[in-house]
Amino acid sequence: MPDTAPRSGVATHCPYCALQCGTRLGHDASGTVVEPSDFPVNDGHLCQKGWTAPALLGVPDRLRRPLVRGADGRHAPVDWDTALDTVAARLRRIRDTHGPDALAVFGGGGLTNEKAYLLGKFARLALGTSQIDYNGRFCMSSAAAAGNAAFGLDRGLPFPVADLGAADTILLAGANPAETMPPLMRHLRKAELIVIDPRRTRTAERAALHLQPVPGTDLALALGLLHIAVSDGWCDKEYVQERTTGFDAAWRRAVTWWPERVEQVTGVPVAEQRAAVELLGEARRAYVLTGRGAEQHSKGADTAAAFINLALALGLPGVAGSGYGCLTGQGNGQGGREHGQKADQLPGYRMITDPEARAHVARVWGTTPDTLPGPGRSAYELLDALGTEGGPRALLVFGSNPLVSAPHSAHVADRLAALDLLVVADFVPSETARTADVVLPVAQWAEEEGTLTSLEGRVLRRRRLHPPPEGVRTDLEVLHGLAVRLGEPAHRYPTSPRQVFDELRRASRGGKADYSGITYERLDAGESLHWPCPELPDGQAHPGTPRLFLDGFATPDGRARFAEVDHRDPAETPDAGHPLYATTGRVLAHYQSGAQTRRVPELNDAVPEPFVEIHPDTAERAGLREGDTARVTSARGTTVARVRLVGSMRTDTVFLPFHHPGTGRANLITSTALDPRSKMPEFKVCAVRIEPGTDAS
Ligand SMILES: Nc1nc2c(c(=O)[nH]1)N[C@H]1C(S)=C(S)[C@@H](COP(=O)(O)OP(=O)(O)OC[C@H]3O[C@@H](n4cnc5c(=O)[nH]c(N)nc54)[C@H](O)[C@@H]3O)O[C@H]1N2
Ligand SMILES: Nc1nc2c(c(=O)[nH]1)N[C@H]1C(S)=C(S)[C@@H](COP(=O)(O)OP(=O)(O)OC[C@H]3O[C@@H](n4cnc5c(=O)[nH]c(N)nc54)[C@H](O)[C@@H]3O)O[C@H]1N2
Ligand code: SF4
Ligand SMILES: [Mo]
Repeated sequence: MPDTAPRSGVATHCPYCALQCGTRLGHDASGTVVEPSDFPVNDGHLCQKGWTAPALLGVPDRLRRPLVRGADGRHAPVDWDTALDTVAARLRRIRDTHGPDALAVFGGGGLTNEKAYLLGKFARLALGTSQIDYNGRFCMSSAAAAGNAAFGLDRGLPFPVADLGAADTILLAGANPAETMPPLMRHLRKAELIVIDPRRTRTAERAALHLQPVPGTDLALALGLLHIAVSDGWCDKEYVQERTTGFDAAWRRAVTWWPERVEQVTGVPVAEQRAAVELLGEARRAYVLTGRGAEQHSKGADTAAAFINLALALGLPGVAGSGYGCLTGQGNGQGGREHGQKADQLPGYRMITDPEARAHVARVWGTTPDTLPGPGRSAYELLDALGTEGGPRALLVFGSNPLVSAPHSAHVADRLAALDLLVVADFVPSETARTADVVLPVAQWAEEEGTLTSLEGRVLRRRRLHPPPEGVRTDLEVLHGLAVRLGEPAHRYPTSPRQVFDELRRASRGGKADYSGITYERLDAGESLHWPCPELPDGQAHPGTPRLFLDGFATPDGRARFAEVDHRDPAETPDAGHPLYATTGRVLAHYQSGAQTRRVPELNDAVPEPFVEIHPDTAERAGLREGDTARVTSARGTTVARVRLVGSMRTDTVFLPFHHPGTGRANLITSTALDPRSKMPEFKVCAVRIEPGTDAS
């Protein structure tokens, strides 16, 4: 605890990741101060990002005035009316000439539920476009596709985080929570950890067993683990019989993945495969959890499905004290995928193609179902189509920095540059904001109210400590201002978060993610509410659903479904010109595109520049030493990074974090191959060569 602990202040949550650690935020003589609360996921702890979050509120280059790019190509400050009038007039002009689908929206999993909901409504009604998607497509979409197919419902963790504390064994496939969610590690202390990661991460160092596969081979590994589980007698036959369907078809695939074949493809020794299954099989309580390492592949949905198959064979999901889960990433990564900013969804986790869903939402919105557009392009497909024949000509970005975080970022830069109009709402001049025609300065976490839904499906209140700086508006006010200028009735776009939430409750009523029984009053009274939480007709309060599936899965027959999946290679494998695998991911000090954390001095000092982790032997062959600058080149381009020699790396693999801009962007090299089911890009594997040099071109 700091000795500057705030005596007054507000109970709220960290601005960053999906763990949504509880904090108290206040003012003292030194400025804004934060301390962890005893919220169950973090129980008095925060990571370095959480502790330094107050610095975000005072970053020197905070956006305070709307900016419009003039004829001279420079941003000039303007008043709000001028900015919003300009945007609305240009949107109208583009729509009149090219039709409503020439207008597009790109949202974010960091937006509150209220913002995500209003953004989806704004796109469909005020713009009339089908072209809306969000950065969660790059994050949660593979696990979501697999979870929906297997369980009939996608809630990252269908159980509270704290349940993990009683587990005997936990398998982490492609997750590094010691850096990406440090306080989560406290819940993993009792369990024997099995970590699947091509790198020996801080999480892997704490594991009982570390399986270190070739990047992009998790699907083969998961099939192999299922093979061993069944052939060595660890399969829970009674559970499979009573609670699942589809085992035979799944097994027909797994049966050919005998351990020696799996070793050949993945590099994971047979003995380690067996040891992993034994640790899981012998446990009384066990969990299988996936992270982006397993999911961000052109076969990410099938890979997540293969880990679900393993969990089902062991009889884990829907049983108290055990289960399968996906570690959702962004602050509102869960709620952000439920309320309509995804191309194929309407609020309440409804499908936009479902006539009943359309009728319900149209009623709440005061319109007719035929006015609602159909599904649009997925995130990368949307970015790829910008400024092309038949593609969108205007883009509004709320809560993402795709110039740094989207795959093949040089191409994304070209597409953004081809637009007639790029508008970015942000509180800092992110790399994407710097290229925009209009920049709208908005409020941030501690300056506004709202709700977020954490990785355990718990709906949380974000509370305001102080008002935003003068000249800054909230995202809800921006959407309102634009909507009325586009001819929408003002009442359709409330600016009060509570009012928006009340409408969201009605829109979600009866949907899979039913929030209708959740109110600000209940949350403010301290109730812990996990969705679904329907409003009950008799006026009684529904207690929420911390644990899903205990009485059956959300499928029509109540049974979980095994998936018939098989292994395939990544879209790109090494060849003579590009002999190494490159994979990408995160470090503790930075968050995502780094737009926020690169502005916090303590965090930026910890990792001030891009780097590439490489095995000493591989580096030597390439003529590289510790601290050298290296060019890392794929078929799409070159990125420049500082060499870090890491003896535990695989000799065939290099690793780059994606938090830095400019010539050090990891996404200059990443692949645009998409998963056919989820449309997730293959961020986690491409083929590269590495050589000395400082030139990125
Ligand atoms: N510090 C920090 N924390 C964060 C974030 C952040 O940017 N910084 N972002 C938040 C968000 S949005 C997300 S989505 C989560 C992500 O959280 P994680 O999923 O834990 O993060 P990553 O580092 O992307 O990927 C995890 C691991 O996958 C490994 N990996 C790479 N390729 C493969 C592969 O082919 N197979 C397997 N099995 N593993 C592979 C990487 O080596 C890496 O250690 O973190 C959240 N928390
Ligand atoms: N190579 C590689 N690339 C990746 C990944 C990877 O593992 N490897 N991971 C992918 C994943 S999982 C994710 S989630 C994405 C994330 O990547 P991005 O979508 O770029 O996420 P952020 O960097 O968090 O960008 C959020 C931006 O919105 C602003 N912002 C934050 N809150 C708000 C708000 O409430 N309103 C508005 N208007 N703006 C706000 C922030 O200041 C910041 O500029 O990156 C993906 N890209
Ligand atoms: S783990 Fe996530 S929510 Fe918790 S303090 Fe760190 S960044 Fe914030
Ligand atoms: Mo993410």
